[in-house]
Formats: sequence, C-alpha cells, structure tokens
Amino acid sequence: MDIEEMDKRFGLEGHASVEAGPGGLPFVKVANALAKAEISLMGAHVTSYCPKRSGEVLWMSPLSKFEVGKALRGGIPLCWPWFGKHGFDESAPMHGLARLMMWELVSIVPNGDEGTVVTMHLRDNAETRAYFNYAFELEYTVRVGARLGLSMRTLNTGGAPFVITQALHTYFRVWDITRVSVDGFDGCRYLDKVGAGGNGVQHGSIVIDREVDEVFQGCVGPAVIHDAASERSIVVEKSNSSSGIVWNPWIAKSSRMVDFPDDGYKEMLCVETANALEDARCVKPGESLTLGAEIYVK
Ligand code: TA6
Repeated sequence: MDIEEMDKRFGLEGHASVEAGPGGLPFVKVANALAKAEISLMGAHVTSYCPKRSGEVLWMSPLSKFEVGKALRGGIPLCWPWFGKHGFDESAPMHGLARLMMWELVSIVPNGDEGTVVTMHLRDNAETRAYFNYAFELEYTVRVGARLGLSMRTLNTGGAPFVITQALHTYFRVWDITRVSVDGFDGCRYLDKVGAGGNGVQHGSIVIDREVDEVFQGCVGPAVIHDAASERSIVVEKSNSSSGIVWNPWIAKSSRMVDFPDDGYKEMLCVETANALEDARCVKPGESLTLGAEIYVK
C-alpha cells in the first residue's frame, strides 16, 4: 500500500495523517488537541513527541539517515530481539532487526482523553529468520496525548520458546547536559561499558560529565531526568522491565559518529527502558510479553 492509500485508509481527521517524510519514508504525523508526534513506519520509530504544554521531548540528530535498513539516529529506536551486539554473530546488526525494517500500519484510533493511538505490526520474514529463526508477531502501540505511552508486545507464534533482550532506546532532548541529573537508579547495580568497563552500584543521582554507558539491573521504578536549564523534569515510568541504560557519548564518541553532530552530546541523553543482560526474557509458544513505558513532562 503506498502512502496515499495508507492516508486514505488510516488518516483520521483531527488526529493523524500518513505522509512522506525525510527520504520519502512513510510517516504517521499525529496532531491532536494534546500533542504532536511523528512516527516513521521504517522501524516504527517515534522521531518527535511534543505535548501542547511543553516543548519537544525527544532529541533527533540533524544528521540522521532516513533509508530503509539504516537505523535512524535519535527519537525512540526499537532494539529487538537483542539489545547491543548479537550473542555470537558478528555480522548481525547492532540492537537487532526491528528498527531496520518497514512495519505495517494497523490502525489509528482516538484515545479517550482526546489522544490518539497508533498501532503497527512486524511479523517474522526471511530477513528476520536469517538472524532469529523463530515465528513471532510484534505489535507496537504508541499513545499520543498529554503523555506518550509505548507498548511493544512480543507474541511467540511458533512452536519453540525463544529468549529476547530488548529496549525502547529513547533519546531525550535536554537543554544543557552539564546541568542534568537523573534519579531512579539509586542502589542499582550497573555494568559500565566505557573503557575497561566494570561493575558498580549507583549512589544517588547520575550526573553526566564524561562518556556514560551504563546498563542497570534491578531498576523497576520510574526514572526522572531533571533538566535544570529548561526548568523541566521528564519522567519515564515503565512496566515489565527491571533493567535500564543511561548513555551519553560525550565529546570523543560524538565526533566519531557520522550521523551525530560533534556537539550533539550537549543536548541529548538516552534513558532506556529495557530487558537487557540478566533481565533477558523467555517467551513460550503462544505466549506474549509487553515492554511498556509512559513518558511525561512535569
Ligand atoms: O544503549 C547504549 C548503546 O548500546 C551504546 O553503547 C551506543 O552503541 C548506543 O547504544 C547507540 O547504538 P547505535 O547502534 O544506535 O549506534
């Protein structure tokens, strides 16, 4: 179905339309009484969320590619069915397959509170089976309103159990990274992926004054990003997740990424809702698992 046909079939007056975005990719553009949002069907990738009463919540690189099969830089990449590197196949893409594939738009419907719900599907195919030889159906629901609600449901439609790791790899917009602190990880164990790495336990708030790439375990509560320069805090509540990642590439790594501005690290911070490392999840035949997050500004 081409973009015009999708818009005819799914477009909803006062809620959303389907339009060509950067690179000619199909986007769902949501504009309702409470917020605006943009979702690329390539990767089912939320690239913008802007509640009426506050500014843009997500950070998107101005240098991001927009091509099928290439990860967008920023917004909310979907890491599935593995987070980080593949377990053993060096040729496999970082962070899995879901963010690289064209998803099927299933519905756009009103939500009770003047919001809008966009639902997309991805099913197993020859490309996915080359790296993940299982039958599955992914259903990703994005609820756009005063809050941004995300639910990624994995359904095992095959005859064998499979294990996944996954993440909603959210890039948040901040005004000054040097004046940001993150709460919600106090007392949590973490794996530090920077340099020689190592393990630690978080004490108090996280501040960003260097490259930070930490995978936390045992964190089930909300994360709160205090962005002093914008005088706002962004809350990330979650469900079915006891792990999370905090990442900022800082100066050197920012300059090494071709789709990332050299000074981009000053205005972004990833706080990711995950099932990663020991929080990997087994999905049995006929069963499903839903990773959820709810994001709002306070
Ligand atoms: O979640 C943090 C991380 O795993 C970092 O190590 C960094 O690689 C980041 O993801 C971005 O990964 P990407 O494949 O999108 O460049």
